[in-house]
Amino acid sequence: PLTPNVRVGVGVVIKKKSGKKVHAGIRKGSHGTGTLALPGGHLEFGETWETCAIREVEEECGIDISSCPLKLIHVTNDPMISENKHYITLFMGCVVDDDVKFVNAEPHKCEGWEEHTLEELDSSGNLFGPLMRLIDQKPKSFTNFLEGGD
Ligand code: 8DG
Ligand code: MG
Ligand code: MG
Repeated sequence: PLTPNVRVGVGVVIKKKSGKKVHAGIRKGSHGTGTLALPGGHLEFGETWETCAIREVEEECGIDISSCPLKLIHVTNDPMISENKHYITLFMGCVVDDDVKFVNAEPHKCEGWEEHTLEELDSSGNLFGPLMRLIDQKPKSFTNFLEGGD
């Protein structure tokens, strides 16, 4: 369209119970190719934020997080003007059991899921826009979530 709409993206911050690392993967085949991003995607019409997070994580990581409490961690404004896109991203946090195994369920869209410390993300220099803003802004709600607090 001549005037594209601002859309809503959901990024899911998934960490294991006993750890502080975030699961992320290198994007492929779409905008942001080669950058490190969280599992996530578009909020569909009529969908709740939680349902979107559960659906995207199932599609992309092969994991059912429907029994894990999800909480809103942060919101960023993400214009991607050179790609003619603009998103508002909702970051939903989710804690999974230590033995959960991630699958690269959409290998045409992602190089594979790996765990990253906050320090690694901070020094990556290669983050997908929304994740870059989350890491730059580093809200307390995010660092507390990683530390296992509220
Ligand atoms: P979908 O069409 O199945 O809903 O999405 P997808 O196939 O998973 O596409 P995607 O490119 O992973 O996600 C769609 C858009 O969501 C992406 O173009 C930008 C937006 N988005 C954000 N923030 C985030 C994020 O943190 N991670 C991911 N993966 N996408 C995000 O705005
Ligand atoms: Mg998806
Ligand atoms: Mg996606």
